[in-house]
Amino acid sequence: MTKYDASSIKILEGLEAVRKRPGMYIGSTDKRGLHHLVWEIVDNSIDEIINGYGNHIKIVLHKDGSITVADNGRGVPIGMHESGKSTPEVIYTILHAGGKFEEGNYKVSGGLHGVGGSVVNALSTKMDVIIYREGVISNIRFKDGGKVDSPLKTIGESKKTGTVVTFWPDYSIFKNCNFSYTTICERMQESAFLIPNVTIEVIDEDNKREVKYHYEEGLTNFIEYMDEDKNVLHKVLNFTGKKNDIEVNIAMQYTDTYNENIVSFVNNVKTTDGGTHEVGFKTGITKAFNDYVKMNNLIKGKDNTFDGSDVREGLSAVINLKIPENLLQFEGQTKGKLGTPEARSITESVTYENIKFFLEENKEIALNIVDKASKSKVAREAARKAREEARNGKGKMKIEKNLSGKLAPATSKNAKINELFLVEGDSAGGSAKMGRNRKFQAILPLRGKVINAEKTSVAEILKNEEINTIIHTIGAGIGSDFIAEDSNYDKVIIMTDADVDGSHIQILLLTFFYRFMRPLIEAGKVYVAKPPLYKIDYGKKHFYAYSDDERFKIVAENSGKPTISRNKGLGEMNADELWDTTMNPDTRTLMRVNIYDAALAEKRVNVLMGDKVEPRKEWIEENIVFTMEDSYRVEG
Ligand code: 1YM
Repeated sequence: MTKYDASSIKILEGLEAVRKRPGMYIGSTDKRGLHHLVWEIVDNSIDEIINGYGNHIKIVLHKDGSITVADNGRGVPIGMHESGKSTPEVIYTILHAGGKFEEGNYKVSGGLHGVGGSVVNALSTKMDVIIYREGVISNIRFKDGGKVDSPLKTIGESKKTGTVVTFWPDYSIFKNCNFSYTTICERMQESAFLIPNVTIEVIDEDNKREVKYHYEEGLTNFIEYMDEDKNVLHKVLNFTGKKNDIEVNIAMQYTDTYNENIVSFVNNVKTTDGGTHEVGFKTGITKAFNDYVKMNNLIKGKDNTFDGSDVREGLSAVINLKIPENLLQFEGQTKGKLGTPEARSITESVTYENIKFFLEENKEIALNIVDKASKSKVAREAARKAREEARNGKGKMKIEKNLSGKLAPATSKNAKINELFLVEGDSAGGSAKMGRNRKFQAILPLRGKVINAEKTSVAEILKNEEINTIIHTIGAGIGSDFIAEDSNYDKVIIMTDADVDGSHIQILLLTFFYRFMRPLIEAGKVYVAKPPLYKIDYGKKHFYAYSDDERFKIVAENSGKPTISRNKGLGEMNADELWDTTMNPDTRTLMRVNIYDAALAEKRVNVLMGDKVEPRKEWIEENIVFTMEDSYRVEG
């Protein structure tokens, strides 16, 4: 009796710990953390399916903010655990109740290794588990962060098998968050690509929409999806290999674009920061192409080898490795980088052999890709020259020479604090120059529209004056030569009007940074300034509102009749106003641009900025909710 009490106290302490420090278990309590709960439950279904049981997952977003995940696997075991509790009670109330994976099984869940059920329970106000197994339907219910509300009991009979988990996230922990249908769909589609023949359904009850993902050809379908809006140079190449219990599966395809798009997974978990498998893949391709051009005497001259980046221009690739538990090693802060050394050599040799064979068998395609890589090599050399020109021997900038007097530089040369404002138009540029703190703020006015980097090669990009000025001002190179640490600025801030033209310039600049200075975004140095939308005057007192919500709030909190004017453009604010509302570090709002998910961003930039009009129209119609004239919201 005392023993039982003692252990149940420990359990409560365990789940209490999760509620005290949710971040430790799910990363954060924002939208990301909220979705983490779903991934934890879904990962259990995916584990079950990749181990050979079941083929169907269904996710339902309910109107009351709860969510249901169901699968048709074996069902969570319903027997008694040695502790005297039912197995489901143990699984959902004891932290780190792992050990469900027998040897030889691959496990999928990246973070919590299939033990997430209890964490989800701890962070929910209610959880309801229904299990179909051994001819019966069993049910257990929890409340208030993991307390048993109703212990496991049989509620019916059924020949079906499977598990259905519904949980109500504790929205006092996940403040101002809600589930995003788009985010869930995107992740589930990715899982469906990785597990051929599984069916994953997502249903949004509130908005009456639903989708079903089912792919029979796995990674081949993944690449087809990635490249659906691009012109491709050949059919998807899909190959596999196995050595020492490590299985490699890779699908790849060259397109006529200028960017590389490589996504990698280990045991179906995305390795956001790459690792040994990606390194092996890249080395394998470079070697295969360099051997091929050497054998066929295709590039003449002294420097007749390609750099890795040359042979990856326009390449889309998905890498998925299956690695048994005992060989798994992850590195980096977020554990998103594969460390397993064996993964490198096997991926390299499988890639090398298969690409070598492909090139030998497909001469015309091979020559096409080689031609593309050669052009990249030329452009790369031109880019390097441009970069070298941008600095003198000691690595200091000689900005003046290249800037035709447009830049108003900061007086300090401290790259750790300096800010560069890219400002739309000369008149706003003028106000910004007057209003700024010249010590650390530099202003670069941009004239007219920026070139669309999605539709342009490096060589052409370098001919564009506007872009050239930006490259020289930032002074850290471009493309594969770009080194974020060399940036002359700690913050590069895009400052445009809050209207359609302003948004367009913003997107064009972001596309440019995404394509040609991606490390600058990754280093968190790219920002978008947020000028106010409205000026609200009560006689002598005035306010600025940065959103419609804020406008309503200000009006509600003040008495009297306000004069509300919509801010037409940055150019119409005087220098002081611009400083107060948009530039002063103490009062301004900046949005930091980040790359949550490179592959997704890539796809979006491609869809939104690429050649084809239809996919862009579709995406905009599906994803942008127009609320007012020209303020918009993007989901996910
Ligand atoms: C909607 C969530 O959790 N499905 C699920 C979980 C398990 C099993 C099957 C399962 C696993 C095993 C044996 C095994 C889990 N089992 C456990 C534990 N869907 C969902 N489907 N029988 C059934 O791995 O040996 C934890 S999760 F620990 F009991 F084995």
